[in-house]
Amino acid sequence: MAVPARNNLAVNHDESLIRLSKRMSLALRHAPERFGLAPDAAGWVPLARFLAALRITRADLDTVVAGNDKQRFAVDHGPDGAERIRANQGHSIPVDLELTPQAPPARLYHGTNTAALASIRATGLHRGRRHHVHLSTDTGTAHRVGARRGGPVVILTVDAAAMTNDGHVFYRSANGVWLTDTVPPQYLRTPEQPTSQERLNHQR
Ligand code: HQG
Repeated sequence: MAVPARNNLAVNHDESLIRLSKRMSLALRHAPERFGLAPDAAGWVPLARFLAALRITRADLDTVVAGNDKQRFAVDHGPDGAERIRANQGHSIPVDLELTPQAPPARLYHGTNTAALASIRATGLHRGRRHHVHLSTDTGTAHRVGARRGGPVVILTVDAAAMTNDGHVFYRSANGVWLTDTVPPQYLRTPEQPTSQERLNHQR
């Protein structure tokens, strides 16, 4: 049966906004030079230049910024009064987001693929290409983060209270993601190893 045209349009609209959000993330976090952009030291780009570089309308940008499930982008007025945009977190280009250290909740969570578990157990959580390890305040969000690349997900509990006691520094991004440099393995609680029966079930 044919899907009503209105639904098709809605789906296409959502998909194109997700595609645009990804392109904006690429331009602001990872590869601004591909768009002819040069973010300032704190990651800001003049909004007018950003719209021109990505060839998008202000209305579409506003829809992505306002409707973004994770509030990935911030728009404000710079010191010169002109509007500007940056990503709230997740950069691989060198930016100083000027975050101030904050006391985290006692526990934080990190969702990842089970394939990474052995390595994480051995060496802890590393930031990879990004500036920080990203941690969530709830297991639902951690699960969504871990599920991004497909495959079975495992949720690790981070003893952020003990880390703070031991001098590790935490930051909170404008969109509520907790950030830290590294999580050594002694602060991670990982689920028990699966039993051999569970391993068998998984293979079926
Ligand atoms: C893993 C998205 C093996 C780590 C999300 C993760 C988040 C290790 C991957 C944000 C490891 C890095 C960040 C070790 C860490 N051995 N694997 N020792 N240490 N890893 O994408 O946390 O949608 O850089 O578990 O929602 O997945 O882009 O980090 O799987 O907030 O806004 O190495 O990105 O936000 O992957 O995601 P990522 P992440 P956006």
